[in-house]
Amino acid sequence: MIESFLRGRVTVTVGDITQQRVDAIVNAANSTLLGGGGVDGAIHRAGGSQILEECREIRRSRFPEGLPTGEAVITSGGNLPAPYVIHTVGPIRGAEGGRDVELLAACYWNSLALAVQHNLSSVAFPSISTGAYRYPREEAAAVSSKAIEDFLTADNTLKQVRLVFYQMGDARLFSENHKFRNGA
Ligand code: AR6
Repeated sequence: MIESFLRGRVTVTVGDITQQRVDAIVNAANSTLLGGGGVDGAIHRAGGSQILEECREIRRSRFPEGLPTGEAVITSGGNLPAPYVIHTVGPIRGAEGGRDVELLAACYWNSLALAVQHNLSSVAFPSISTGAYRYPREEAAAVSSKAIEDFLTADNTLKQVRLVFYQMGDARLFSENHKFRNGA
């Protein structure tokens, strides 16, 4: 763990999202929910076919046209250490008609709300939209930290939100650009 915020309820680490031992890991998915590259590919590879089967069922029964950007759904974690995966669709930078900030914040907020609805107490996030979807890391740090702080201020059931960066340099950029009000 590199640093923590909000009296330890938020921690920052460097690692692989698929290896996190938490109640749910969040997937930076696309609206098809049928897999892709980056985090999405890694989660489906490590978690196995159970996750894809549940995603297909969610598409069929609830989102035949795809999961809208900013929303979140939950499946089991298949073979992953985490029992659940929360799939959310981040904004594609510059392609959302000026709603990038609002939609990235919604990803974090809606993922956390879904975790609470399922009585989960720990959630690990990758840095949504900062890979293939090209959201600048500095701006994503500000938006994600604000959304997480707003959510945790209103909720007292979630015990741990872990922010998992793939590389040390990415974690450092987060540290320099977050908006958490209180450290430790
Ligand atoms: N663990 C933690 N972080 C990771 C890992 C990992 N195993 N792999 C990559 N990252 P991306 P997006 C970081 O592209 O931008 C997919 O094809 C990476 O450095 O996974 O939301 C989907 O199907 C980056 O900072 O997600 C969609 O089509 C961050 O995770 C599209 O990409 C997110 O990168 C979604 O794009």
